[in-house]
Amino acid sequence: MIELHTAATGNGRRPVIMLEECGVPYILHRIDLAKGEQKKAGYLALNPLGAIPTMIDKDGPGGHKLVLTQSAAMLLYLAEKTGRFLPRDGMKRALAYQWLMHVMSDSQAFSGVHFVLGALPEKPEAAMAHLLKRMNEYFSFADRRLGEAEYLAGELSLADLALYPLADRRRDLIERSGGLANLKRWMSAMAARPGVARAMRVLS
Ligand SMILES: N[C@@H](CCC(=O)N[C@@H](CS)C(=O)NCC(=O)O)C(=O)O
Repeated sequence: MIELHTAATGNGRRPVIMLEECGVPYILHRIDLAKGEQKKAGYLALNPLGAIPTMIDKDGPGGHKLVLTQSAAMLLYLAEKTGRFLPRDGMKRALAYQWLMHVMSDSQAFSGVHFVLGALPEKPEAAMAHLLKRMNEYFSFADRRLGEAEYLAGELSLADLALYPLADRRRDLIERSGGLANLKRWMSAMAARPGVARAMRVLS
């Protein structure tokens, strides 16, 4: 059985969406970030960075226990384990990797830094505005792609499952843009998926 320690953030929802979409049973442990539960000794033994999510698969490769601490690694691991959401077609699979990396190392990274700066007592307004501008550019980039194809890799893949929780978290920014019609269409389609909807409810 898989156990997941997580919270209702973009990174935290990512593996819940994947587990629900793959139909893999799991036990959810909620971590209260505001109370600092991610920095308690017991949790640090699992995830030395003191961050969520952390996934434990007692039935990992070779029957060994596996502990994973990066949300995108969890998506790749579960895609391999279940055979879901990794396109069989080599071209689409390469695009799925490209979009997954874009989501994580561009969009999600900028969003994360924006969040951290916003929590500082003296918010650096210019830096935060710059990060929002870059996030808008990244959402426009995804919007252009979603104008050419229904899903980022040309078929539903782990790249879409990676982007959705971030887009949901940044819904206000997307709404305020006044455009991004393709991204909004895709968000509605993603939200209507039963697995995605269950995952969003589980951590509401
Ligand atoms: N790259 C990591 C990011 C993990 C991360 O930054 N988690 C945040 C919540 S979204 C966290 O736990 N922050 C609490 C802290 O750093 O104290 C992933 O994708 O899993």
